[in-house]
Amino acid sequence: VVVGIVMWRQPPQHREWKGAGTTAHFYEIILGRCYTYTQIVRPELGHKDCQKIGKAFTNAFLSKDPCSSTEQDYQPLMELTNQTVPCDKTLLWSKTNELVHEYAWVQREFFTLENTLLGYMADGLRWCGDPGSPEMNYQSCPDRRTDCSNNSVSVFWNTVSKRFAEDACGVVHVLLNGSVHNSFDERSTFARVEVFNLHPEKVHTLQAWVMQDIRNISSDSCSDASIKNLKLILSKRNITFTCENNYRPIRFLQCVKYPEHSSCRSKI
Ligand code: C8R
Repeated sequence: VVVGIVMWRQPPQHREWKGAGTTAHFYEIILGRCYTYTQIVRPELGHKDCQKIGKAFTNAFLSKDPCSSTEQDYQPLMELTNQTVPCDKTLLWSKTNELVHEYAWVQREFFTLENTLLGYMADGLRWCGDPGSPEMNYQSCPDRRTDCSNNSVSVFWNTVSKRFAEDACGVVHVLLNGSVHNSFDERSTFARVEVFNLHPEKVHTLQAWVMQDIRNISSDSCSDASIKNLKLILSKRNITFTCENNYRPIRFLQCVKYPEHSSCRSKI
């Protein structure tokens, strides 16, 4: 009898990359979220095959260099998760992660990317693989700034954000932050990917809601230089741009947190 001795490759104990590693229980989380979304949140997608979707997700990055991720890696996953968003209901955002999802939670007809299957599955998670191993790397993953920009997580968000924008129709809304230096930041996914992938034949208007921090309301954010730049880019792309400061329904959400603030105290 030949007794084979199997030598397992030990996962590297040093931190290879500067960023945090794959979220613990990544696979169980995405599978669970896929079932929650397709069975409970949107039962009309109950026919989607979550087992297949989960495999396509991990196959996109396992056994691969986490700094050479490509759009093509995610193509099989993209094909399994196509979904239609009704015209006029696409809601984009930049630097307003919390507020935009509070609003979408109340105004249920709006879809942020996180209200679609793929965005819902991946929101808040981290993941990467390693070319020399079939496992996920739970020790460390590339940091976008210090390691590489084409890392598995960034390429994923670029790829799904691109499709989300390409699929939009009618009036598209965007929630921007009027209390940061560049409300329209050229380095953001919204600026780099989404604005350039809206189809002018389908999307006639981009309506921006620019919300300021309730604790330090300043003058008109819609006339800021960065917003003017957005307007210029869109006019070149034949998309009408409209801008509204401190949109009231969203101001009310901010007032839930700071009810005593002067801008919240007027008797309605
Ligand atoms: N979008 C992009 N990135 C997303 C995301 C999403 O829906 N969801 C998460 N969790 N992330 P930011 P932005 C992660 O500067 O760059 C789409 C990514 O790691 O506040 O303009 C969405 O459709 C990403 O690096 O916003 C939205 O319209 C940060 O969170 C824009 O793109 C987002 O950083 C928002 O992207």
